[in-house]
Amino acid sequence: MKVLHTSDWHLGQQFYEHSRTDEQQAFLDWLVDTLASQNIDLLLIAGDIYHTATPPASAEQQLYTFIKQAKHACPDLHVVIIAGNHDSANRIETAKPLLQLFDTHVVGRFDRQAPEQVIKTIATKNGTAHVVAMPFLRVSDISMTSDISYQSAVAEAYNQAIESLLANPLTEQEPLILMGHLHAKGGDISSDSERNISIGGFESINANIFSQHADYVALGHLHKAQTVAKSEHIRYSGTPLPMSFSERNYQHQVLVAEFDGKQLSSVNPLYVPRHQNVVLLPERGGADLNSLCDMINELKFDPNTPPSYVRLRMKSSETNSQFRAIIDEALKDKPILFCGIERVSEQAHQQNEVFTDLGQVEQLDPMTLLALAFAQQVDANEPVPDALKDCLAHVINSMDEEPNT
Ligand SMILES: [Mn+2]
Repeated sequence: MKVLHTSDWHLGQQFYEHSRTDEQQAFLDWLVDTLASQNIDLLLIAGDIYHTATPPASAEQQLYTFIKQAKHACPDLHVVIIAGNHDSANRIETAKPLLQLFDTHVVGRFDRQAPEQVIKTIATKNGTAHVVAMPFLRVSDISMTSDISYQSAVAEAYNQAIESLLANPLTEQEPLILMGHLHAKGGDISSDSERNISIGGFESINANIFSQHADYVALGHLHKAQTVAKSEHIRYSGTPLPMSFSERNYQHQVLVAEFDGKQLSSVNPLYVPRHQNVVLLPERGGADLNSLCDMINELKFDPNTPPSYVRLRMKSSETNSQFRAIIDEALKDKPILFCGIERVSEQAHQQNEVFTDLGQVEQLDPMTLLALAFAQQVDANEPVPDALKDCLAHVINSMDEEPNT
């Protein structure tokens, strides 16, 4: 059985106010071709289909058209979609009755009174898979109280769902696949050297909540593909499109997981072709106005490719107050989607690339992060003021006073 795992499409998202509809469509067209050429049996979309809870009608139409085309190209394909934190749990379920006709299952919400609702038993032509299609868990969906942490309540939700599934023992031939839209991390949660970083207001979740019974865990939420807790079978596929300039040199991908009966035999990335170039000028540090204009004029454009996203980094020492008009003149009549100008201080530029992935951030202590942020955004020549340090220390101490489970 072949499973394709993807997530974080963010349909309807604009990139610096530029519509991405064509770019998103190019990805969806590529995906339809890929599903067919790879003989995929099951497509898993692990949340953040849309960028907002109220996506534009064109984005919803894009999803439904994709499903129609995918089923046309691969009549035996099955699809499971879960809601992410960007999606509306209710809205994403509205088309559920119709999507079922296309072997497409959508799960927007987890109901702890009915945990079996997230279980999808998918009979493909190459075997049956049991999918725990757990959507993003909001505090209101789970049994979180002042005594029970978000982490424990999420673990309880997965337990409930897996127990209801295992009430009928699975055969040796049928893989158990978990889905989730959350920030998972490896290692032991009690390790005090690693602060529990909260992203989007929700603490990260230890990978040990995923049952030992899981043959594959298909995750969404983090934008770069990665394994979790050094486990080959617990994966983020990452987003298929660049979501920021920091992802410009990263190869976006989807994952193909192959099963031999219940056994996961391989997981391989398939790289998504870059439809539109993402260009940062200069690549490192900042440049003065004249150099920026030269760099813009030296850009080469292929007349057959769509316009490039271009963001400029200008030295903060540049004093020409007419810079905007001069840059606009340099950009004129070029196939460029302009994404703004960043002012870069000379001292800070060596540190621009510090955070290439989340793991590195987690290893830094908050005071070091404050010093880096201060140097980059406020003043690279002055130390962080004591008042600011005290303020952060106060916040950190008050966090430590809260009961920690
Ligand atoms: Mn997300």
